[in-house]
Amino acid sequence: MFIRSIPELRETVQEVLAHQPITDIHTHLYSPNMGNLLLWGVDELLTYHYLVAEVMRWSDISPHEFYSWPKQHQADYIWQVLFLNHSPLSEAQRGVLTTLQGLGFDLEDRDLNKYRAALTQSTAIEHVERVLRLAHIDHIVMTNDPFDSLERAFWQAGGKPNPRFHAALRIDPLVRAYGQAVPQLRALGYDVDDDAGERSIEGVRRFLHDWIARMNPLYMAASLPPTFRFPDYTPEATILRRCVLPACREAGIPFAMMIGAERLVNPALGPAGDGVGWADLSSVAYLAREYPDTKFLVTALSRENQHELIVLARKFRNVMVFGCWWFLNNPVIIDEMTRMRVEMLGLSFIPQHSDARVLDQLIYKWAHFKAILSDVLVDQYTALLQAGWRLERAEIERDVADLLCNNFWRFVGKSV
Ligand code: HDL
Ligand code: ZN
Repeated sequence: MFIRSIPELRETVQEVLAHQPITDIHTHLYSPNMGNLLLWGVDELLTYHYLVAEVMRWSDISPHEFYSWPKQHQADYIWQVLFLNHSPLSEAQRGVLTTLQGLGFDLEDRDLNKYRAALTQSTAIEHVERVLRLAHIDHIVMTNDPFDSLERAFWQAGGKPNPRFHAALRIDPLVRAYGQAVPQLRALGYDVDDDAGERSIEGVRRFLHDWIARMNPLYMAASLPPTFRFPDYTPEATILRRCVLPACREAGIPFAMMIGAERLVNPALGPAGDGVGWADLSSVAYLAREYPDTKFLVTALSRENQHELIVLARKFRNVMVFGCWWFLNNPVIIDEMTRMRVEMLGLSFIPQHSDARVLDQLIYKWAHFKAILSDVLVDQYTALLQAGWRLERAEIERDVADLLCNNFWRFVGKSV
């Protein structure tokens, strides 16, 4: 069935996007059988650290005092200040409204207690099913941190996540601040030194082997600071070179590098206190060139890094660019990044992940993104029609399935 007109094209793209099952390749969500690790509901939605940072700008209370309040009080305060005292125009504020609307609530009455009460009627499993259905998501990749004691207990007890929730082994301390990882590694029974000497190499390799066996991760991941350099002679670079990369190769899984996160720029804000910095991506080029048999999922946090990262992906097919990460997950930047990526990479990239920390956020993060992706795809396909190219619905379905699902599963070498 060929597409003959622009209105027909727009309608087809919107329909295809609306029904394509999504694999969300990076989230901070957890399988419902992992207990309180999975956050959901109105109070978690409103106390998302993005909104904490935004409410602090209108407030004269200290973050310390705010964080001492019960969660519901924090949520009520954020609702009053960011939604009732001022119009909720920021992306994170608008996201709450999109989510509440998607859950079927009437926003006319602005009655937070009514929304809160309605959601407490559900179990976690029921809410997971509801949200995944509303957001058209069928696979979620978690962020699984063996350095987190709560999460560690689940895996050490032989826990297995729900089949729709997949593990990603997150190892920031090893490659960001090895010295801070040492006491934890020792406490877990791994014989390591304060430096990255032979004993440490052996110990960290065993640690990674054990956690890959326990979690069966789709990839290994770390966020890296703007100052990330490779090759280098730091303990962190040595651990990356002699432990992390060999472990990924042996397990046949990619290494995901999330580059440019400046941790605790404002420590008082806690989880809301991180910032962004421009990174020297020549380290990514070095890794892709010197490790051609290793696959790298790569995302950068600085807007200024985007164009050069796309050029890098053109040079190295073992680099898979993904997502509009964190401070980039705003329509004005998502539009720019996605258009650059399509114009320079065609359809050979992973355009988005949600980074959701609260289950309900999946509804807004994907709705907001797909509205932009729809505009980008309609513009690009329109140019094809104007060039006389014939276009079929099935081809658009294939392309959208690649972007929102298949590019990832092909890259990690698995099928679902
Ligand atoms: O390091 C990361 O994975 C980041 O996504 C941080 O978790 C950050 O706090 C975040 O949630 N960004 O959206
Ligand atoms: Zn994240």
